[in-house]
Formats: sequence, structure tokens, C-alpha cells
Amino acid sequence: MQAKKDNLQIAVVGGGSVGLLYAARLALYGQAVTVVTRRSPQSNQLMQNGLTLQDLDGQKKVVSVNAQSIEHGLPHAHLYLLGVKQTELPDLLPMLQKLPADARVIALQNGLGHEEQLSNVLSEAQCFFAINTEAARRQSATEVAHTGSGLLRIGPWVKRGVVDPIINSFIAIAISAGMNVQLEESIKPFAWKKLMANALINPLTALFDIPNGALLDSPDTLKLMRELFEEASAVAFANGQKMGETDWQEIVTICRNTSRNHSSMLQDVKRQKRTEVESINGYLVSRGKEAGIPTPLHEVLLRLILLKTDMGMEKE
Ligand code: KPL
Repeated sequence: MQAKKDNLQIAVVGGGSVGLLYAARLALYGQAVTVVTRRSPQSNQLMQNGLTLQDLDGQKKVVSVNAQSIEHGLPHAHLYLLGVKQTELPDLLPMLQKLPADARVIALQNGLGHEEQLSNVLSEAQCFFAINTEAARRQSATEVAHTGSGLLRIGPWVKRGVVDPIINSFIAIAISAGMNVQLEESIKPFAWKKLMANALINPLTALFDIPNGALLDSPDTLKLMRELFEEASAVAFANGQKMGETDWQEIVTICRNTSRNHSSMLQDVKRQKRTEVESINGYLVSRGKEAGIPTPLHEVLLRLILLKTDMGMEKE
């Protein structure tokens, strides 16, 4: 059965790889979507040229989307998919605070720390989270390539046993649009697992300028990843999240499934953008300090990525 798409208004906030991937999928299904970009040149180009999606098989499809820049505020919508990076979230908070009580937000950020920020401006009922393991690469302001299959898990941060009609209809639409989506009772454990994957894969691929799969090519990088995993697991455990052998295997599988993908951190470094390292490895380091757990390897990675981006940083 096809999900009803006529009455749900969706805004995808963020014109990066993940935002463009989901906007394209929804728009190709016929769902009305407004893409909210950081700057007006991107929204103008999207309005003029449409959005191009290159599928996993290399085929390209172009679809029309509405677009506007954040300078004009947030458009009216029932549901906001927040595809911006953690670093861009603070600027959005005052606008999110003004959303009507019946609007829903799904936050897609990598790393941790966003839940606390969002809970300061949104009610528990408004706020949902998603963990995405689909891989995408932004080819230009109007083109995105889907580079690895994965899953989009959606749910509240912690279990609250409420059925939300907006979130449910979004999930039905997304599934009909061919997306791999799953409703979860609580996103927190998945956010920790994703944090671990990002903390191992992203900085190493960004430092060595390699695709995710290349990390599996050498026993030395695998050994380093395993050591990073042990450090991060100790911090996770101190925060009530138990990580084990299956979680390690899952990280290896993510590398394999997204082998051709350039991690979001590598993409940021290449484009001379600020990375999410502070909300990923930086989060583990500060939580480690609070719990008295040393995280020397994550600390070195944090410092190296910060240095690397400082050296090449785009002057805004
Ligand atoms: O989430 C990712 C990222 O690049 O940020 C992974 C899963 C590592 C895919 O590249």
C-alpha cells in the first residue's frame, strides 16, 4: 500500500550530503519537500536546476524541489528533518524554539551533545532522533551520490511509549519512497554505537585521505581502530552503554558496506569546512575525563583533526 503523501509538509534543513539524499528520495516519490540551505546561492541553484540523485548503480535522476535559505527563517512544515552538522545547530536553536507545539523535528546529527541542546528549546513530544548508516557524497550544490546502503533508525531519545502520527506517517512515506527506515523505542543506544563508528572511521579516513573500506586493507589500521574501540568502550560503559564484540564487528561491517565512501569528516576536510570531531572524539574525551577514564588516542585524533582543519580552514 502506498503511503499518503499529500498532507504532510516536510522541510529538510541542511544542504549537505545526507539532507540532499533524503530530500531527493522523498521528492522522487512525489512528496513535497522544501530544502533549507545555509546560503542562498545553493537554494537558488536548487530551484533553477532541481536536485540530481546518483543512485548506487550510477544512474542519475533529476527532480524538482522547493528550496530557500535559512536567512528567510524556517518554512512552515509539519516535520523538520535536521540534516545540519552539530557545529551548525546553535544558530538554528532560536528558530526551532519558535516552532508550534504540534511540529515535529527529527535530528540526524553525528556525534553526541545535540540531544541536550535540542531539549533546551523543544518539548520532549516535538523531538525525535535518527541514526543513519546510509552513505552519501555531495557532488555539487545540486547533486548527491548515494554511495553505500544502510538504515535510518528513528525514535525518541529514550523510550516513552507514545505513538506519534506525524512520525508514523513520515516513516510510511519514507518506506514507500524506497528508503530503509525503522522505528525504534529509543535512539540513545544507537547514537552511542554510531558515535563509536564515527570516532574510529572518520578521523582516520580524514587524516590519511582514504575511503572507508581502505581502513580494512592493513592489519595496522585495524589494530589502531581496535585500540580506539577499547578506549571508547570504557567511556561508553561508564555512561551506561555496554559495547562488545558484536559492536566491533558492526563497525567493521559499516566500513565494508560503505567501502567506496569518503567519510563526512574527510569530505569536510577536503572542502576546508569545520568538522564534527569535537562532538565525536571530543565528546568521548570530555566524557572520559568526567569519569576518570583516559582516552589518549582519541585525544590525539581530536588534536590532529583540529590542527588539520585550522591549517586549511576556509576563511568565512
Ligand atoms: O556516518 C558516516 C560518516 O561518514 O559520517 C559513516 C557511517 C562512517 C559513513 O561514511
